[in-house]
Amino acid sequence: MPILFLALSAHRIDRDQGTLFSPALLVSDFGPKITIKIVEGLREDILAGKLKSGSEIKDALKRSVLELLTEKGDKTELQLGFRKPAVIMIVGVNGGGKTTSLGKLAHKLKKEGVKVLMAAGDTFRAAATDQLVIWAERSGSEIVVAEVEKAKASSVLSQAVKRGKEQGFDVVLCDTSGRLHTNYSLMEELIACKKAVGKVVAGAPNEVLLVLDGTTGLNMLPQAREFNEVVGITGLILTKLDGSARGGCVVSVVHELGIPVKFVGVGEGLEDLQPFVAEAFIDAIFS
Ligand SMILES: Nc1nc2c(ncn2[C@@H]2O[C@H](COP(=O)(O)OP(=O)(O)O)[C@@H](O)[C@H]2O)c(=O)[nH]1
Ligand SMILES: [Mg+2]
Repeated sequence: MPILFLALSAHRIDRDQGTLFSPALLVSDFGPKITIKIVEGLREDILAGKLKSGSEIKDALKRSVLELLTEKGDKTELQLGFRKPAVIMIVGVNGGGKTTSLGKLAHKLKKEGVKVLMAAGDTFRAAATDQLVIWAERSGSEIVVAEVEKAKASSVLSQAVKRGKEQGFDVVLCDTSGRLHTNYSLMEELIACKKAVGKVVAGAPNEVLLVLDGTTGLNMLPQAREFNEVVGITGLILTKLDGSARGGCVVSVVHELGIPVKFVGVGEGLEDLQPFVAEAFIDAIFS
């Protein structure tokens, strides 16, 4: 389907030398701004006759998207530093997949021999803690939960990092609350969480991973901007790619904010978190 669209686009140029538009990229949720940028880049080659067939155009398109993704987003590995424990905060809006991704990440790290401690930092809803406790059991991880009702998230995280330090854990994975990102108090809470863990281990958190729901489309960009301004995002987890969503809009996020995608979520099971591989992601978009 996308190839057909692109062939049509190229044909339009031949005919009227007019604007080249690419519904294929728009269909994949890239959004108009990045689509224009990519297509403008290819326009000259198409007009000069260097790219003729649909498949040549498709390959060139894939190369430009790859360039956008790798230019600023090539640090796809977790950067955990040398101090123990390394602290990873998982942030994002409600329902995006924070808790699930945290559980899957714990499983993945444990398989690599990493000693993982979870921190139930979503103290807003009791059910959030219960959900993380189940993931702790599934992944065989230890977990720190709030001792009192409505405890401050920052104090739970601080407690967890202290325990992590005392008991020789390698990584503390911190869940956080995800009420609307436009909610001022959530952002305040995240700032407090970040400060709290930094007080226990200098340089923590090592990673602040923003979970983006692959089905959100263009809303990803304002979400990412806002979280990044407030807490400084170091990496992205793009979830729910097992459905029909292709998550193309994340290219705009990587390009505009210079933040790499580190993992993709492809389901609700333990094994359903994969390292981000730009080439595979692009192949899926243009398949
Ligand atoms: N299909 C699918 N569902 C996911 C994925 N990640 C999370 N979910 C589901 O999305 C819903 C919200 O996830 P949750 O981790 O509770 O989101 P949170 O509010 O950000 O912590 C749950 O039903 C998860 O099972 C994914 O990669 N694929
Ligand atoms: Mg949650």
